[in-house]
Amino acid sequence: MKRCPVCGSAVEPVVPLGRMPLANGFLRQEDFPSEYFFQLTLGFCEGCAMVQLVENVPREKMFHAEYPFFTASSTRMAEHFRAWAEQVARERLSAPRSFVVEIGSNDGTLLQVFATAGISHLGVEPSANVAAVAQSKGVNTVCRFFDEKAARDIVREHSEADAVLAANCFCHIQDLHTLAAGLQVLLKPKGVVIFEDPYLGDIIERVAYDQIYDEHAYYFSLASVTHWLSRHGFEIVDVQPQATHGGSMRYVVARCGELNATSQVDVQRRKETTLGLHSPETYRQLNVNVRRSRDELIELLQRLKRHATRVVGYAATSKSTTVLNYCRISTDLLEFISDTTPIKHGRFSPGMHIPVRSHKEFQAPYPDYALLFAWNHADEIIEKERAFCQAGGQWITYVPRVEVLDYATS
Ligand code: DWN
Ligand code: ZN
Repeated sequence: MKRCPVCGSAVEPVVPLGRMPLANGFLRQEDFPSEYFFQLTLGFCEGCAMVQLVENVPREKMFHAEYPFFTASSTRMAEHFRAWAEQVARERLSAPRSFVVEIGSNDGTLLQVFATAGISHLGVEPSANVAAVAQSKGVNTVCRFFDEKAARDIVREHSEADAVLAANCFCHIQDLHTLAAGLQVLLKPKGVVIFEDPYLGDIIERVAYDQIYDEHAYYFSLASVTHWLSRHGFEIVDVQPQATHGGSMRYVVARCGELNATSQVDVQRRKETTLGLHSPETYRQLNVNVRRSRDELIELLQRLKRHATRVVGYAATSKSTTVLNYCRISTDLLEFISDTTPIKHGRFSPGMHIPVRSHKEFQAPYPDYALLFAWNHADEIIEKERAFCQAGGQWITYVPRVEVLDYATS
């Protein structure tokens, strides 16, 4: 039985997704025999409402010098980060010689805005290849995991930070206590930590079970984040829902008593009570909904196969690994997966070993159906792939429900 790292209570396994490979473990054929697997199970802690993985994968297996995800792969996400950086610079970095730190800075997409504006900044990124891309863009980046020791080193070598930012990062850090201790060390008095991650309420509401994978150790809500950070002398002073990644939450955090909280914090707390995020029953129902989603997707793909239609996957996302392995979808149902990331080309999807090919192969010739694994970027993708629909192609999605999207005439 797992004990919750936040409060020490027993963690109840609620959504078992089976034997699973690394979500970003895109591999070569010669590496099939040594592929790494673990049991992917979502757990719920009634003591502090923290939703979390029951079994964690060692972090070095996930974040390393061949990490295949680059933030800049979505132009809409790059726009989202530009707007956020400009807002932070305007509202939080007015003092001369302000210093901003981003934890999990990936390829520097967010920090580049500060770099271009001449604002003192530092990214902390453990995956050497993506950190190198950031450095090549002129973004100051240190390649290491963030913890209390890293925070002390940054303060010694640079200074305390006015703002510490993190996007889709904190939910990846298994040791939340060293993370919070590091934030205490790093932050200036009256400084803010602002972070955003996929929001638990949206994952449940949209049955987005593919957000559950090795890298996402936690599935945050305001309630669980409050439990965690209050143990370290922090409070949440604002919450701002975001549309990114199918529904995210941005949390603004300060040391207790330093800043006034907005009314949105109470509004969100009440919403979470209505959503039932504190109740084990909510997670048991989620499990029922996840199974139904799986059965409907398999049924649809099998029906399409009987009609001899060509179906390919669109975007070899981390999320696709959960869906493909949980639904046991192999090359008999999905010909290949098209993706824009060169490092994934010529490799095979983790676990089910579906070939990953370049976007060129998606177009030549177009398939009948494309299973949209990057449903979180649907607007961006459907707009740029209008020719696919004009050629008679159709999109399949499974979030928030399994369906063939009706864009054929647009
Ligand atoms: O938290 C995480 C999020 C932020 O990013 C990480 N753990 C890993 C990653 O998750 P993901 O792989 O599910 O992210 P995305 O942004 O949903 O998908 C990115 C993948 O999709 C890349 O391989 C590129 C591909 N893609 C594509 O082929 N065509 C993306 C777009 C927008 C496209 O048009
Ligand atoms: Zn707990």
